[in-house]
Amino acid sequence: VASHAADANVPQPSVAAPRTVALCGGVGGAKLAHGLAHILPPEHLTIIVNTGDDFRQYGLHISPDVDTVLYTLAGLADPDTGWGLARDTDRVMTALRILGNDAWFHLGDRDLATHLMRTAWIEADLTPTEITRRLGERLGVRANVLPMTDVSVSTVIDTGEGELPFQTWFVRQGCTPPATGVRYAGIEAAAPTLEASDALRCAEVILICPSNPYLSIGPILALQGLTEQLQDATAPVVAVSPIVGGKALKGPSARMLADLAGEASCRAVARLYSDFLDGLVIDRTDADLHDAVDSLGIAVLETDTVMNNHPDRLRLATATLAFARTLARDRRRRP
Ligand code: FO1
Repeated sequence: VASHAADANVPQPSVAAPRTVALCGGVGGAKLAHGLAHILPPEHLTIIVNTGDDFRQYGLHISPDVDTVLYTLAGLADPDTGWGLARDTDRVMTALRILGNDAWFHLGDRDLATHLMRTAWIEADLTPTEITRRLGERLGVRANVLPMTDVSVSTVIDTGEGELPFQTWFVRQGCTPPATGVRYAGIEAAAPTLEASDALRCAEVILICPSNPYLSIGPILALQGLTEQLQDATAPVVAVSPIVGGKALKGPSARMLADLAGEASCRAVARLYSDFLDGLVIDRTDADLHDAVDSLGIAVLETDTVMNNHPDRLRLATATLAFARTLARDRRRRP
């Protein structure tokens, strides 16, 4: 019927495959992004990735979360660590140690090619957005992977015994001493890229991956205008809790939530995101906290959130998207 025909110039709501934007950190978030990439057409999936972990090491620019997302989506990530490349070798790290460098940050031989290319492109004044686009294209990643900003932001950990750069604290010192605070150096001058803002504006679903709220999602949320964009979005905003039964599956999320938010639970995650969150996906083992999250005005989906294998990623991505689609944005639910 002519009057029902879609106008080619007006973006039409996509019933089967909503335009989806996922905010993402490293390993845990990348697993959900991988599941999403298998069920959404690539032009309907944008992943906005934390760059607060970026740093220089061995003279090279490293962007660990961006690379983790790219490698995971390309099916190339090391299945044991979640970061780096599968079946990579370590001849350069061995040679560095012989020369007296303690090589505390491990870069595999093939992974080094990525850092060499990124560093050369940065020195040629390409933006992180363009560099990520090139890497994604060359690795065969079809979804739109975007660094959160083109401005340099560096996560700094306050330990009570002084501040430490993120990777020094995280990798070299094994997350010790415990974090007493986190700040994002350079954040005052950092806006999301136009590409990231446009993707959020056009999104039909906005997801927050099960990544560390302070280390991975915090820097993205701290960008100029980002939380306001989430508050004003017409799309529902749904997070997947990185905390299952009071524990983080990987990394220091649980410890940091306990130390900085008073408890390591999906309820603490809900509180951190409560200014803009419409729904939270929690693990079935956390069913006892369902009502507590709901009473914050945040809808809850209980499901299995642990992603041990590829089918788990697909199942969680499918369930999360279906849940998000049931949530019309209704601010009146808020207490
Ligand atoms: N994490 C480690 O715990 N040890 C490492 O030696 C290490 C090297 C590494 C190299 C490339 C890369 O893309 C990631 C790497 N990661 C390593 C992970 C990295 O520290 C991430 O920032 C964290 O996983 C937080 O997202």
